[in-house]
Amino acid sequence: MLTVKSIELIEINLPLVHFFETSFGRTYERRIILVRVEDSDGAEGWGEITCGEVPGYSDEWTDSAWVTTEKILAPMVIGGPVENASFVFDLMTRARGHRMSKAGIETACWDLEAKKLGVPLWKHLGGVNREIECGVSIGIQDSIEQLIDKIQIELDAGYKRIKIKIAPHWDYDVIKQVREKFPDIPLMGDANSAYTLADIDKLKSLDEFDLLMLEQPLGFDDIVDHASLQRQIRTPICLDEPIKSPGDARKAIALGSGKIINLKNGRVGGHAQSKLIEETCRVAGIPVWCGGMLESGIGRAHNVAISTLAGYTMPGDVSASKRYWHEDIIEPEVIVSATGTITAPDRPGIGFGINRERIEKLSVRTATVSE
Ligand code: OSB
Ligand code: MG
Repeated sequence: MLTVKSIELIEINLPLVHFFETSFGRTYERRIILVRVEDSDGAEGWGEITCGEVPGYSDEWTDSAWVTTEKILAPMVIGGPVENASFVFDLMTRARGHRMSKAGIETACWDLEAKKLGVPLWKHLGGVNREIECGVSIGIQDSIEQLIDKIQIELDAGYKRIKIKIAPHWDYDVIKQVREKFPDIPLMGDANSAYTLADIDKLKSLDEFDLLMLEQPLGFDDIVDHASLQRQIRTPICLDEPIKSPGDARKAIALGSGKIINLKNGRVGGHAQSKLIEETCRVAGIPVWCGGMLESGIGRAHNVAISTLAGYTMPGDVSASKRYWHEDIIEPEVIVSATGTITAPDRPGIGFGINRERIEKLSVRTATVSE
């Protein structure tokens, strides 16, 4: 049985080593909400709410997540009780949406439970591949030369797949030059919904670059136009934004909206939902890989753990702490091997220590909800 007694929220402000630009804007500093849950035995677990600073990627953002988690979701979970962490999401079903906020609480409960059982979270989740393959996501840069330099650095570091952000002002010519420089690397583009079917000629033209996949070219909530696009291009479409639930995954697969899914814990509401989607996709022969939301070490550790499941068959956007932060909030930091892999830790729970001192230094507000 799992009975959550209190939920603590801590907002930390963490400047990125390098700004991150997507088709919906630039981020210089993350405003991250950490979630610490404590149960009736005084055991603790940690999670992270992965939403952005503005409602650009999704409708959740830091301030909306803060009030929703404090006023609505935490009270639904406190007192429980539930049989185990896989039922925590269900305690919050009376609140629609807000899946990243729910995932902050839910993933913290999984960490707590795994710690109490004395098992690594990745095993507790049903993981099978302790060593996971890593790719990187590189934002829109000020110049193509900068982008090419960045790609070279990541290839030298060993990363197995390069994703570049694209947008109508930063697509065909950019990919063409990248391909000329790196003819054979596993390369993909992520448009974060920057196009419509009216851009069909442009999207078709990208087929010549043999991209591994094209992530989320069309509407953030669309799976119908994507199906139409997939019938007209050779490059596999990877869905990100519109897949928020196991039902969404099932429908997108049925429609043929894409051939691959970028599975993000936050976007779908936590580990239990990721597990359901992973299973749906595995059975349907649809590869999934773990996406990223510029997480701190805590969200990153959860991403490492879930990436060990059998259906995560492609390199994810799960990369080393040092690509994002001068100093992370976990110890040790997440490191990537020279061959582009991360080995999931064998300590209980997320398997990384929490640097409370650093969190305190970065903290700008806290709130505690208890019975
Ligand atoms: O679309 O995958 C995305 C970051 C923020 C919001 C959306 C996305 C991303 C990334 C970065 O691509 C992945 C990462 O390195 O964490
Ligand atoms: Mg994406």
